[in-house]
Amino acid sequence: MDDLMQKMAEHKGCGTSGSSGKASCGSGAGQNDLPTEIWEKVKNHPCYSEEAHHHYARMHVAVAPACNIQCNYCNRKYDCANESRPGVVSEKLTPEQAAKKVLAVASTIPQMTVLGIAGPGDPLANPEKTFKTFELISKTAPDIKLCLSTNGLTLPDHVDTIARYNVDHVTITINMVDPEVGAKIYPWIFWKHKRYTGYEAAKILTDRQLQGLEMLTERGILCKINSVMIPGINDQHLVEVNKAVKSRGAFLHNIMPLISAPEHGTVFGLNGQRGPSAQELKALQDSCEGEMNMMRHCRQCRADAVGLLGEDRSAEFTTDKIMAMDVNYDMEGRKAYQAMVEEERVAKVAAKQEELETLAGAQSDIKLLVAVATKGSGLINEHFGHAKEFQVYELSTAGAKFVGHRRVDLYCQGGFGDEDSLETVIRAINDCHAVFVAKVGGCPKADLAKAGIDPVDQYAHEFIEKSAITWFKDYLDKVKSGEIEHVARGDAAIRQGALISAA
Ligand code: CLF
Ligand code: SF4
Repeated sequence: MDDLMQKMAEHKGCGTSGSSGKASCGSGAGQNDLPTEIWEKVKNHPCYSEEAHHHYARMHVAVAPACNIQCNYCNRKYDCANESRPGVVSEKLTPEQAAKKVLAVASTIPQMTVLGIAGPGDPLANPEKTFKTFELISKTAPDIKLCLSTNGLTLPDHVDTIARYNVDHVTITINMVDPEVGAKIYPWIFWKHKRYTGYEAAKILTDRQLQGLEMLTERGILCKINSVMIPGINDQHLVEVNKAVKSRGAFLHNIMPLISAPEHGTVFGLNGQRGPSAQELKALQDSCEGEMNMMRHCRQCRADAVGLLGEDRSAEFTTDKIMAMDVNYDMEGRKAYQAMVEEERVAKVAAKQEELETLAGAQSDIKLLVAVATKGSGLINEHFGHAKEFQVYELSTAGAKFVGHRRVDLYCQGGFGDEDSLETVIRAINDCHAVFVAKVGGCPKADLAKAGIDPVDQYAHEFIEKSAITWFKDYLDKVKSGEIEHVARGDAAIRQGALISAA
């Protein structure tokens, strides 16, 4: 196991291999960038591999209602904000209902490869329900990877059980390693039958989180750390958190923006604590990237999310519907479907690679962002007006690198364009030079161009990265010839409203 951890450590950091030409760092790391044992664990996990998230889905089952700590960004009426977008109260399930739901979803969505338990409270504050669910699923659907997300307070007590159930992906939300900072985030914890507050509470929490992380990585369990970026409270401090978790063997660090609005009724929402802007978030993620793998494709999903990250199919699988469903768990059919997905994935990587080679030798310091409307499979296959989110890629002479996503309000409202939504879409992608779409109407096209964002529809239904690189080469040529002038873009807003109200 030491050997495995050593290999993981060797592969952290930016630009260490870069065989794909795109930054090899972060969860964007591909088959050639990781040791085989690690690649096997992450290749079909949509959260642990950015590349996989275009092709594979996850689901959560909401079996864990209770929590043992209080975070200032959480209101218990809502899902756990560590792994969930606040705003929708989950339908809570028993382990038996959860197991049935997993089979129903796996039969309907063959690319669903991971089952996570992420709330709505803390899974390890509800250990019986959590582990019973894992037990049932490992018996009936053994090809599904098991995943867990926790605040870490009771983690050291459960590490052996986690290993016994073959849960090989665990997320711990770590927002601080300094109790002074922690006291501003956590008003209390409940531990060993006693309530602790302030510095003392945060000290116990950080000690337990780091101890749990060490215990997991010693056993070769892949650990992801989620941190909520809270400007003015822990934004600078997260660099220190990044170092602390890296030195303890964490595989991936996911720095997420605080979601906070008064209507949530959270402490931060009510006292006006703001979340970061898109540029602030990216700058922090970039500054940590030299230290370890960074996740940038997290969708802060609900505790009952179903589908590809960024899509939400949970409404298709309510308890009523599941109980009425005729479930046929066809493992061979799932394997055959996933083999097709792999072919698509290989074709996508090959196309990108080929295009990238044509950039070799290009000299330019220009780095810019573009937004992409996609429904998945790594294709530009969504209409501008139907996009609920845009994926954001950074283009440079090193290639195209996924750096984030922006959730937006739908522009197209049943046949007509909503001008207010268009304004918010533009604000959400205001830092981008272009937006790649399968189709875009005349009105939004003109408004986008007026805002300095080039609407690009000539690569409809083609691969994202290949198309983006082709467009970028053309952009560099135009700058070189003097046809256009390269101008830096401004900042963009992370849409709190869209995070709250999206269905
Ligand atoms: Fe779920 Fe979390 Fe497992 Fe993924 S989510 S328990 S690691 S299967 Fe993923 Fe959702 Fe972000 Fe979580 S996008 S909130 S990181
Ligand atoms: Fe809320 Fe999750 Fe924090 Fe518990 S750990 S208080 S459920 S955000």
